[in-house]
Amino acid sequence: MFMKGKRVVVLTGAGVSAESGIRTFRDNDGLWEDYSIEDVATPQAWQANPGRVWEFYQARRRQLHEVEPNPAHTALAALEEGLDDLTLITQNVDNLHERGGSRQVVHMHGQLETLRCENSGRHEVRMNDADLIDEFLVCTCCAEPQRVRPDIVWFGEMPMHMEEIYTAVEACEVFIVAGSSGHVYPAANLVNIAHANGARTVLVNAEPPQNFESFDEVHLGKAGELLPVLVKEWLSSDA
Ligand code: BV8
Repeated sequence: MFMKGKRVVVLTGAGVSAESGIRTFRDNDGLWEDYSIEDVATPQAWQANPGRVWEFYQARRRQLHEVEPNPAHTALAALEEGLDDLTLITQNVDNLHERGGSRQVVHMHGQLETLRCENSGRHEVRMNDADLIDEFLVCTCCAEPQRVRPDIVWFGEMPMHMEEIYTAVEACEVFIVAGSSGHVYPAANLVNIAHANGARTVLVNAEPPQNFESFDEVHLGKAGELLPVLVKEWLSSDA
């Protein structure tokens, strides 16, 4: 299907980073196999056992220095390059879309490379070796340095940039989901909003996700293999 000249929104999930070696959440070797969400990805967990939460995220932050973008990331960067109106929204907290060449990325669940001051709420990139230790770190913004937390949207917290996201999703003509199980809300509902507003909905995923019936077009397989081929087709005028 030809996409030039159309308003396109892409939503990605952990599946687009899987081929870079970053564990997804719900596949059989997924992150939530070893940790329960309640123990490491909720504000309550941070209150109850900040050390365990901090070490969980520091390990994933350190991993950012060991992984590279894969063809799924570079294909989506090529799609952004080839289209006049593309909004890339990601549930992922890694920086592989940016490192794969995407220039505008909306991180609705936060980012691993930034840390957030618990006092001022300000966040900044903190990825030097001294920032990747298992001891707690403090902010650089307060007179009395305060503890920083992962700049991540935990379960029960409001996802980020939702106004911008709803505006883009309601106005788009094509809505593409790549690498997501459709488990987590409100992200999993975005396809229904797009569909209700007349967009064509496209899925690129290794297996049928929870919200499978919401898609007009389904491509099952690896994002790193399917997206380079699909993006060529979506950008070629004779498609
Ligand atoms: C909120 C940061 C309210 C953490 C994450 C109904 C409505 C609203 C909320 C809820 C609701 N029902 C339940 C809720 C609560 C909750 C929720 O959705 N729970 C789920 C478990 C049922 N939602 C929330 O709490 C959200 N907040 O609702 O706030 C509110 C309102 C007002 C005011 C205050 C609060 C916040 C959710 C955000 C949580 N944080 N991430 C971290 O990363 O450490 S979510 C986490 O899951 C990641 O961001 C991840 O990206 C995301 C979604 O998972 P996926 O990306 O889909 O990954 P998954 O492993 O599940 O699937 C991978 C897929 O890829 C699979 O399908 C697989 O087949 C495929 N795949 C694998 N390899 C490949 C592949 N595909 C292609 N190629 C491959 N190679």
